[in-house]
Amino acid sequence: MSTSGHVVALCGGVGGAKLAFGLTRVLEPKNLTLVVNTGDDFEHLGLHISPDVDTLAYTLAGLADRERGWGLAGETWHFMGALARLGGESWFNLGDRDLAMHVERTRRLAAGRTLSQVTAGLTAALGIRHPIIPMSDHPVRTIVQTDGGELEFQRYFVAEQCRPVATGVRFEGADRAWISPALASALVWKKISAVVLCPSNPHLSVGPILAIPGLREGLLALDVPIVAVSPIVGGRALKGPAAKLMAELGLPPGLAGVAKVYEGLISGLVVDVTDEAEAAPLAAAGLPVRALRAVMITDEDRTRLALETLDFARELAARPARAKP
Ligand code: FO1
Repeated sequence: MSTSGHVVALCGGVGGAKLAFGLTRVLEPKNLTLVVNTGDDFEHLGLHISPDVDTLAYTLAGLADRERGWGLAGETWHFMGALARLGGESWFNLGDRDLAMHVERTRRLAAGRTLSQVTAGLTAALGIRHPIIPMSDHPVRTIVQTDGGELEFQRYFVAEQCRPVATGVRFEGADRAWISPALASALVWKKISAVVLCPSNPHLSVGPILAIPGLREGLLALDVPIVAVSPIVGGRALKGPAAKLMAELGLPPGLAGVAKVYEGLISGLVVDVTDEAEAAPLAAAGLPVRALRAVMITDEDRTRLALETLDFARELAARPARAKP
């Protein structure tokens, strides 16, 4: 184990799940709280779909399709074929085995359990020992504002393939949401030594988590290193629309945009080794930067990056005064 104390990691999407997997390899379940974005959740075909929760769960359980990043390996799609034949909504792909997750989650929620409780039960059934904490038990829905009007996240991401030009992002329900009880309890009772922002989309995956009232302030009040791992390598998002969205929202391209989104929050930024030169102005401006091999192909890549990120956080904690970006 590379760090003492408890680590809180915020994540969403495929890139975030990869680093989260690495963190579970180097931290005991009692020393890690994985907080996952639920802004992508939606009701579809009468089912409650929690894509980022499931991506994380399947990744940690070793069940994820490594090519797609989401859904289950070895999946079949008979249900989708049959649905399309009937003229049903077939723009969002629910695999035959994956369906069980959505049906069972929906049943348990309808029976009155919270999303946290349901997630704990379902992930335990998959053999996952590390706690996966939905950011909130209250519904928060990411809405992408585009030049053609507002789109619910999955309509923007899957149906429209992120093609519309984004003019803004808002998180419906966030102002009325509370952080989930397990996260609140971790923030109060655990001896937290570091916060890691996984290489997830800063606006669409980490943004909704930070929009829950009190969370950002709660993290800052811990007064421990908050380290972000950049999802942008070589000016492009490793996966998904992060770079396109940042450009459309008027942010500087590349790492400068990531640093801008997290301004006032992070105390260190992990960048890919190939981006060390691009990160030099950020370092010169006072943001501690660590260049690491941030592209995660194998499980070993994930574990190594997790270890080195925690080492960076530990070094930041040991510095006399934390530099502010
Ligand atoms: N992503 C797609 O690009 N197309 C899909 O049809 C799709 C279906 C899907 C079903 C279940 C699930 O858990 C995830 C799914 N995803 C799909 C991924 C999902 O849209 C994204 O991973 C996230 O919401 C972005 O982080």
